[in-house]
Amino acid sequence: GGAMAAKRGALIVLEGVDKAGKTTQCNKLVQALQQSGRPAEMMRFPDRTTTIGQLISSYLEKRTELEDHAVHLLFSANRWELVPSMKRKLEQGITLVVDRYAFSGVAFTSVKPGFCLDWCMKPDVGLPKPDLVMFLQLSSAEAARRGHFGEERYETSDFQKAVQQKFEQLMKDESVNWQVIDASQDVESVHLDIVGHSHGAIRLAQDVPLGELWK
Ligand code: FDM
Repeated sequence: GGAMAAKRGALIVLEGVDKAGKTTQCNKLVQALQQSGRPAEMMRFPDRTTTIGQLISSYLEKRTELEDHAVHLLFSANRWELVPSMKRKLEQGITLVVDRYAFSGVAFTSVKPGFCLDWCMKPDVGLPKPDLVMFLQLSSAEAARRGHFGEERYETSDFQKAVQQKFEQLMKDESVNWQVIDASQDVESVHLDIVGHSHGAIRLAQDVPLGELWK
């Protein structure tokens, strides 16, 4: 681009098992960035508002059955359909704070019988690469203390434990900028950790082009 090109925004992802406080923390981060004069927007995956997202939502609410491979590809397609708008926003200097991304996609499907990490990662290869992925770490005992799981598919303690192990495998990949956040702290302390990491990522993202995930 020309000398006047605006600095790009950062792509920041929050991941973690249920009850870790991802959605609360995404909202608080966006608010804090906006208040300090940095343009920021929140996104979440699955984005249930699109046509593909409605199929996924119906599956999660157990109103429809879908074959496991097919629904995995729908989750991935739901990310790809948002890529043009994500890139546009990042180029405009907007930082995107994303509640779940491809890592949830891989972690949740790969615990199902007959799936391996490698197959699960393939459809998401080449997605915009997050500048920072914060994993909100919470023990299953602490998650249980925070109340009952909901009624949606996957919302059981055994499934979540298996998902946690898959996240741990994914976090060994050093091509991704993972930061583990202790989500057992109070909301404000977690928030301060997240804001600290995010400012660093936003500063670094200004000077490097957006990467491609797992490529
Ligand atoms: N989930 C989420 C997947 O199985 N694959 C994916 O690619 C993504 C993004 O969908 F159980 C699962 C994870 C979770 C559910 O719940 C979405 P929330 O409450 O909308 O985050």
